[in-house]
Amino acid sequence: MTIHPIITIPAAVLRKTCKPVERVDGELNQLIDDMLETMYAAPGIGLAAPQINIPIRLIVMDISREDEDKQPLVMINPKIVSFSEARRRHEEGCLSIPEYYAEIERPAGVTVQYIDRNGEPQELTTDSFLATVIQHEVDHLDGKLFIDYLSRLKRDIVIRKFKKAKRRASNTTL
Ligand code: K2U
Ligand code: ZN
Repeated sequence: MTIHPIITIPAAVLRKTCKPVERVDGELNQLIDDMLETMYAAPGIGLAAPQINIPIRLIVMDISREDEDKQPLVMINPKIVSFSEARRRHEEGCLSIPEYYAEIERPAGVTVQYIDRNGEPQELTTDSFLATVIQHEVDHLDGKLFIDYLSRLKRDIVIRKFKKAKRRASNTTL
């Protein structure tokens, strides 16, 4: 299995609308295993394919605690078909925006339809923290980042900080 580098802002791939997965085959399942390994190594509780520079509609998640057995969840071509009226605020982070966290308000519950890694259609309804993670990951497939829910001023400050850090890193001579 392969641990892929995680793309950080302001990379263009994070702003693309990802293409649907056409075929669930051995190659896709290898990518799924690589994404899960990459997510666990980060460490993270979710990862979307564009975050490893592959703009297809594929996300992996695992919100199990360290002292629990792993519970990986793989969603191919996920579509959120309903949102609860109730909303909830939660602290979010993103592996593509390292070391930045903010409280974001989202619908507390979702119903999502997707294809599983065996190619079977599935439907999942949840109003736990998983609903927040699913929305965060599905946003990635549409080029949306959690900082887009902040005020324009806050979002621009975060993006400017990362652009400056990338310029400094590219000017550093080894
Ligand atoms: O998309 C990502 O970068 C994965 C996020 C998942 C996440 C979604 C919603 C709320 C929190 C995290 C990463 O796992 S960021 C690392 C992390 C892990 C646990 C809690 C907060 C941040
Ligand atoms: Zn993210």
